[in-house]
Amino acid sequence: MTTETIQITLPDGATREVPKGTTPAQIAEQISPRLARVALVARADDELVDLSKPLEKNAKIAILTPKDADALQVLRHSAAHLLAAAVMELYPNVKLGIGPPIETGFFYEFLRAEPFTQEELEKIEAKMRELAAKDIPNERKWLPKPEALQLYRSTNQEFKCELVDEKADEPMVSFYTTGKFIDFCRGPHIPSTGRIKAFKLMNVSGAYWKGKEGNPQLQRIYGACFMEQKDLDDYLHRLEEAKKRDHRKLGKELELFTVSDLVGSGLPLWLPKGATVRRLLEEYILQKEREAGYQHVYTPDLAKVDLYIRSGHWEHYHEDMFPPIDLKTEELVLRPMNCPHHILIYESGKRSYRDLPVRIAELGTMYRYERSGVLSGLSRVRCMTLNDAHIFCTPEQIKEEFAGVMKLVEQAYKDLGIKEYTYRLSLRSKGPSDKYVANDEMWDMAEQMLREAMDSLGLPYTEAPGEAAFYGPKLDIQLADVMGHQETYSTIQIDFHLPHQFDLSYIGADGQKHRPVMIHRGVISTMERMTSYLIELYAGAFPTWLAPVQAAVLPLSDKTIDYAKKVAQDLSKAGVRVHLDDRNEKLQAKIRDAQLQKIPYMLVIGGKEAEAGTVSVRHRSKGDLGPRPVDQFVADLKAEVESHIIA
Ligand code: TSB
Ligand code: ZN
Repeated sequence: MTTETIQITLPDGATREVPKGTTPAQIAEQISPRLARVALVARADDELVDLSKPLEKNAKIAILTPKDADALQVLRHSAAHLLAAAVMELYPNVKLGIGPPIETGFFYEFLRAEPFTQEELEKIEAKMRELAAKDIPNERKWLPKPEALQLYRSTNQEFKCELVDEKADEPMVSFYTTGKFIDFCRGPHIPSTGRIKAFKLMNVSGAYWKGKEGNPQLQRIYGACFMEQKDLDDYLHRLEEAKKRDHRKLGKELELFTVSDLVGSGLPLWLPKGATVRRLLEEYILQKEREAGYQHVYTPDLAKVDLYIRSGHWEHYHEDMFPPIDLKTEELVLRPMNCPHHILIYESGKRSYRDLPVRIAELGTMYRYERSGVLSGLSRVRCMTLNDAHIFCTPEQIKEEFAGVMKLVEQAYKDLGIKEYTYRLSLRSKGPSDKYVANDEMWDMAEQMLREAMDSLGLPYTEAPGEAAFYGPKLDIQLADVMGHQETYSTIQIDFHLPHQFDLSYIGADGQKHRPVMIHRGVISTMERMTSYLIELYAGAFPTWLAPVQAAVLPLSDKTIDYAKKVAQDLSKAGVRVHLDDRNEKLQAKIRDAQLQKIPYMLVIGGKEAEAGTVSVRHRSKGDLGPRPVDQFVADLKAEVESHIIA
């Protein structure tokens, strides 16, 4: 009897004939014993598979080692299983949820009446290390679906039952075992636990089963996990640094904003200093927009539900809106977006092609029912004010308008000191979805126009299916925080849908009615999100033009207090944001506090300064700059503010 063979193609293009049923592990061994030792998982064509999976047909095979990013995610997934195995040994009665790999490690969900304490996390981590050291194999098993359900029913694993019921789409169900531990899982996994070394359990947080409010709350144990200890150490170090910059922590320490249970989650209150930063951002962007030909308007924060039925928000964006206020005679709703109001402003007058583009702008406040689990400080809130505008133009004008918005974004980022950002083309998801207006032709056209606009500027971008607005594709500008977590800030969106819904028109050169196109755009995002970013970017030490207090006047003693008061008054009159520290404290203490508040300039005032009519200038990072006449200090500071110097 001859054995059947299959042909495998290696990444370098070399091909081999091997008996059907050969495993990637055997192939690795044939290539080199060293490769076999470091191998973690394999890729067969485009699918990740276990090293122990018998290959049944011709395929392109790659053996993945610690160098491959995909191998790291598989290792993290196996670490999640290791966590569950350890927890099941220590607490056999917990119920299991899901346990996937995530960006920096893994988590696993457990239902248990008592919360896991820090000491318990340490115990669990020690158990994980014990199981890792035993180098227990991760083995794949198949069970018929009824048996799989029976297995979980008999052990009271109701969440797992639910998963098997919905997810197992074939008669045989895939499981993995790690010693005594068994888990419903598609895999793949690394061959055994011994390779999981660089990990650390980080924290526990509550999560509703399947993320749905109202479902039972499970405890998610999070772990960090990397290939090498050095990568884990780097990550933990970055995390420490990030914690110091966390805008929620600094927001409190620097008295920028506060939150209150009585007001509610996602509804921060801006304290005077934070409000100053926000006001400066607002004034800055309004000025830039006026220069760029925008017209500013004011519109109400709520409207009849009918408006959003007409716009399509009700159909496609309903879940992100707060429920309507029923007044019996009418139903009002807090607006989730400003577009419909601006559309009605466009519609309020007759428009001719000569008026176009019409650029209607507003610092528009809007309300979104973000789920409580995703809310965070100022960066994701439920009430937010967007630097919003809607440009109504002809299709031919799109490219130029797009470029104009991009120029505004670049200028604003330069003045704010934002250097690192990427462009993301946010498209609708493939396949039918009620998240998006159904009109293929419209989507194709809008997408093509966005691509052309980007290409004509020569800007590189990545693509993100599923991230479009319901009415059209977006060009989003993504900023990453200290931990590398990305969010959308600026956005430019092309929309054919809303002009159609509201039957918008302008009179063309031919005397006929034509339909304008809408560009939705936000240059500096919401005041909330941008402020959160800037707090973290500068670790609270805002550049002078944005600093809530620009100069602290520090009298050396009571003797110079009158002169110090006069200096503070003069500065304030000249438009400098100043704080007079007239406490009965030593100069060292006053300097320390001004440093802690990250005030750019400290003006020390002793007898010599009072006599000479000067101030001794100290900068928060450059140190002592020597004495200067007050007028000179004001002139220098104004120059620094006007040119938006980042120091
Ligand atoms: C640009 N109609 C458009 C507008 O004309 C619109 O609302 N687009 S959006 O939905 O993408 O939101 C605009 C920006 O608001 C986003 O790019 C993001 O930077 C910011 N944003 C969105 N949701 C939140 C939130 N929950 N908290 C803080 N900022 C948010
Ligand atoms: Zn809009």
